Amino acid sequence: MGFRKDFLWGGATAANQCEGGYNAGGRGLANVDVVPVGEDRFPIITGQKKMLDFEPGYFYPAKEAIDMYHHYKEDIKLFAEMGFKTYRLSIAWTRIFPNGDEAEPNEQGLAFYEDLFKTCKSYGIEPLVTITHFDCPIHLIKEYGGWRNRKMIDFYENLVRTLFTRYQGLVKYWLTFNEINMILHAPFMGAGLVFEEDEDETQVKYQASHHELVASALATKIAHEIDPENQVGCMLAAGLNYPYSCKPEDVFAAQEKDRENYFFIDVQSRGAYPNYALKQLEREGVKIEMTEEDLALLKAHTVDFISFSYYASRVVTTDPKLNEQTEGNIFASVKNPYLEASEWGWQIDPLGLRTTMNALYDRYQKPLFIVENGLGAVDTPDGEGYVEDDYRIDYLREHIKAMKDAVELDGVDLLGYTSWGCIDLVSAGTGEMKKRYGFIYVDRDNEGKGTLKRTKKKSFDWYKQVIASNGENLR
Ligand code: P53
Repeated sequence: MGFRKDFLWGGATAANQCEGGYNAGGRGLANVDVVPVGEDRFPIITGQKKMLDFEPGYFYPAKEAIDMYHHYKEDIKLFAEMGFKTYRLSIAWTRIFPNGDEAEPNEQGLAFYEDLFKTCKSYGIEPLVTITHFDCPIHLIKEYGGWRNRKMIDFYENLVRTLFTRYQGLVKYWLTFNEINMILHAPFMGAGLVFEEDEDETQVKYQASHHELVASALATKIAHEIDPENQVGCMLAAGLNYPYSCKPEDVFAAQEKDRENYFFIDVQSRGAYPNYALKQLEREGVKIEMTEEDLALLKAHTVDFISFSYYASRVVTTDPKLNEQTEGNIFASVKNPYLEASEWGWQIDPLGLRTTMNALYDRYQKPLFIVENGLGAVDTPDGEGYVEDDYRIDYLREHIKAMKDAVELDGVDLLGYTSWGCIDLVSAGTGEMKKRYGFIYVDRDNEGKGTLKRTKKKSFDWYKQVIASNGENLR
């Protein structure tokens, strides 16, 4: 009963949301650096502006973030104190290849992550590495158009070969692309896509998706060739779409909505484009350029495990009168009358995690790994800087309970759980600091003011005891 003995408990971050040091150690600029906090965060999606560099009048939170670039030893020590078995982090592509298309990597960048991994290992923490977490070098966007260009596969191949070779023996768990399905919702953050006027955006998005899928299969192949111990996973922004009612049209609409996301994982896990997607793309007039070699590569090099993020479930209706939307976020959805929502309008649904796990396990029959889950909330420290975040503990407890049911009662094979933003970091969706997820408070605000001091929250000790009891003690 319970979780496996070697269950990988831990926390997750992404380079651009925590490292800072945006121009340190020879690092180049990436798309994730030039998105400001505030309303203009994603102007490129709306097509109003093309901001591919820092512009006056904006605050760019990724420049310094929580400065983990200079604090990682202190931060990993705190993770170790909580008992982390794993730490999920991402590589900043532009630390390794500042422009993206160089032949030789930047040694300073490689050395930085080598020391970080060794620090993890010294505490018995297994690194879980996301190769790209929404980041794309600016140079590759300006010069090649980002992932719309097939050449990106070569640049990515160069990156992964470098990483797998250099970190052999230090890193075993790899994720090829964070939330690969996000390319459909946030194409600039997802794939460095900037659209031209009058362009068929769907065509471009799916061509770029194909390039990422081929690159992912190629990375899986190379990882296994370099070291058969390597375990490679895909990564889905999960969260099921519920039909608003039992009206058959609603049920079908929800199925179609889920398939938009499953599409990517179907290719990465089953090794071929699913029929429903081929038919739909055909109806939409989308023609993906692909070769026989691509198809053979996809078929032969599927992932070892399925990882995903889960924050909320969503609702689909075909009734135009019922379209009251949740608050602004990339996955805005119809309001579910049975659920409460977070301060940012994300609908809190622990049982939805169990349902999602079952849906994924039924579909793929491969081990799952929950690599993001958590509550973004405003924290108010007391005079000593201490945060009593019972709301966060409640959220995590209920989700861990549901995850436990999926394992114990449904028999889902689950490798581990890394909660999102184990230390407070910059929000990907909004660029805010005040949307906090951490067990560790970081003194920094939306304008970049603060001492960067780290303070344990109440949830720190709670999570420590969860890990120590392998998920038995959730009080
Ligand atoms: P934030 C929505 C919007 C942007 C990124 O999100 C997202 C999602 C939710 O699926 O995905 C992940 O910071 C992402 C992380 C991100 C986290 O959700 O907007 O992988 O980078 O921080 C939480 O609250």
